[in-house]
Amino acid sequence: MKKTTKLVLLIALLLTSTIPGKSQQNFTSRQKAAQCEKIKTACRHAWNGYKKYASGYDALNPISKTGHNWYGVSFQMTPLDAYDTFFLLGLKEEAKEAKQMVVSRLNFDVDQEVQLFEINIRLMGGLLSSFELSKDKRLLALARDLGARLLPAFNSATGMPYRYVNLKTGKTRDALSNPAEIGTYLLEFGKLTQYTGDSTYYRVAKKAALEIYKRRSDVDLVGTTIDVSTGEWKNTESQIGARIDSYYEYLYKAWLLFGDKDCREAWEIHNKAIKKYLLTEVPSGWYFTRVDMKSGKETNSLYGALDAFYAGILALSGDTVTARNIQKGNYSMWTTYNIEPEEFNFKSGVVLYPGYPLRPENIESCFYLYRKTKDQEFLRMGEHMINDILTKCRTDAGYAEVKNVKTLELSDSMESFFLAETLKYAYLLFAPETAVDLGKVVFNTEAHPLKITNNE
Ligand code: DMJ
Repeated sequence: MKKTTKLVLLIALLLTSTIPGKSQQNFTSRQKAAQCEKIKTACRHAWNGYKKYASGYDALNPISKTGHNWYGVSFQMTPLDAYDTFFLLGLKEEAKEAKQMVVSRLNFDVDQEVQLFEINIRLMGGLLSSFELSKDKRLLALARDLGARLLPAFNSATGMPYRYVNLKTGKTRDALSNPAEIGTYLLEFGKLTQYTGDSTYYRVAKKAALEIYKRRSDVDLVGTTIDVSTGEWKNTESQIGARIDSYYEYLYKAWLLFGDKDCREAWEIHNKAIKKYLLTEVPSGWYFTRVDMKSGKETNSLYGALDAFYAGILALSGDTVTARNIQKGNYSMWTTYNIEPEEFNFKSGVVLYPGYPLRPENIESCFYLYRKTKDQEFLRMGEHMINDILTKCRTDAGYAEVKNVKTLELSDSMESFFLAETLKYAYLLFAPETAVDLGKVVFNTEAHPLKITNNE
């Protein structure tokens, strides 16, 4: 090859590698609006399936076209979780229908044991945000009633709540709990204190969270299982995913929502330790590994769909550098099979739990990162993930969980957090910022927006 030809080729190569390709172009307002429309259509599809086949039940079975309840009675989980999504997306008819189902059917005066954590994040969070958005006092009345029925759960020797409580009798069960199920009440119970004037709610929620904090190790980490009647750790593995995740999330968000300095301090101390002992760099991105809470030594290089939320909370707290690198790992976890597994080993690549139950965390982190950096990369990631979900999980009646991300076999369930969180964050990623002002609301862990009314 002649020297000049070589030079021309080299220049052409350099130019093509620096000019952004079509996929690298910025999203126009029209493209963003089209993404929002796509999500609205998906919401309508999921809601129509629920109404047609599962109305009255907690959740839809989108393959068998039936419904199921969590307990002996229905707590209207799907309409209550979905209401504020419909409200924010401007789906007025759907919002009206969902609210009507809640106010006409929801009743907590039942002899039924419930799991405190799930009832709080989905129902209490849903009732409080629905009340704040709609101003319908019937929703606040339901929240107050539920709050009073949940309080007996905190009557343990340590003040950390039992996992289950009977809504009628107040009988509690199961002392073997974990930081997430102990420390995820600050936002909802703080709001209850604001609306009822009863300081008990925030007091018990804060005591429970700080009882965990008090029992952190010398290297400022917490474990996965603790006995609430003795305060003794039963599993000392420290990680940021299932059974711990929202404990950290609520420490930071209690600062955002209520200006609570004790919670901010606890968050900062934990976050520093998490970054020191758990953060691990591998070529596909940064991940949080699992370590022993006392020694900080690695126990298992497991990561999964739930862990992906931490990039979002870091972005929200202003650490976009770490958040960006973790999101690189999150996206790699997604794109390996073009739907993320529940758990895999980020060092060996081996998938340990291959299901995908329609979780939001990866898209949630894109949303916070995009809001904080305005980097189009996060829109592109979000678009890819949303397309995968809307095509691979779609059934005639709604959207179904994936049983195995390698085979794409589906399983017969559509969790209420799909409408509460996954589709909400997907929409907000592309919607104008005015749809939700992050200076004015804080999302609870089920993506229910709560208004900041008392910040410093
Ligand atoms: C939701 O119920 C909440 O986000 C919770 O904190 C974790 N699990 C699901 C979503 O994956």
